[in-house]
Amino acid sequence: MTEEFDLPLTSLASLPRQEITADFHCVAGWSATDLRWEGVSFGTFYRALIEPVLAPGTSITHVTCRGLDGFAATATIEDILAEDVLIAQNLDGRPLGSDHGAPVRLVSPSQYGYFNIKHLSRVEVLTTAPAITEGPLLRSHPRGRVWAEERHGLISGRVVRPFYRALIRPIRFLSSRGASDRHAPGRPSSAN
Ligand SMILES: Nc1nc2c(c(=O)[nH]1)N[C@H]1C(S)=C(S)[C@@H](COP(=O)(O)O)O[C@H]1N2
Ligand SMILES: [Mo]
Repeated sequence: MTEEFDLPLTSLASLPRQEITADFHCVAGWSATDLRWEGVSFGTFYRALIEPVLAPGTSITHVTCRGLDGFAATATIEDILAEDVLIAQNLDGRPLGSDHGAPVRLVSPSQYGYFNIKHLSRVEVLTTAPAITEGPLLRSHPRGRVWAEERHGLISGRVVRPFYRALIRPIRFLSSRGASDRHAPGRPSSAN
């Protein structure tokens, strides 16, 4: 029952712009503060370009966003239609660089980093929850809401926090990701 269609990047240009300033939290414990993102609200995009092509009566429960590198995350429809979810094109007044998700990325600051899909290339709408593919140890939380500290699919956030904390240094060492600029994982800020 899947039908695919292409949405050129330029289709975003006809939609109203939105700007948000928010902190960004990776589930593994680093945060970047006060990031100013500009782009199109995901809800606006969804209502303008996706909803109209759904068969009447289709009830969407989840949305999978996929990056050009294959990285993907599935959010509940409620979470992804939240006011603060953006298809971002600019960060702090400049077009996104390749480190941070050019040409467009999903930004959902109320959810941990793994929902914030960089190099967004595909949006899939689902009518049921997706099957769980991760084993119990690596299972990420299906909602990943920062305020509820939903870090892990099965284990409470408070319990996994020290393990993630211990990984920050090795991850920072192994990751060249933006280590030299102000949006870097290494930038000290509020631990969460
Ligand atoms: N396409 C893609 N998006 C991704 C990832 C990835 O590996 N590939 N990693 C996620 C994770 S775990 C985090 S914490 C953030 C990191 O964003 P940054 O590289 O802009 O700091 O991107 C998220 N989006
Ligand atoms: Mo992350």
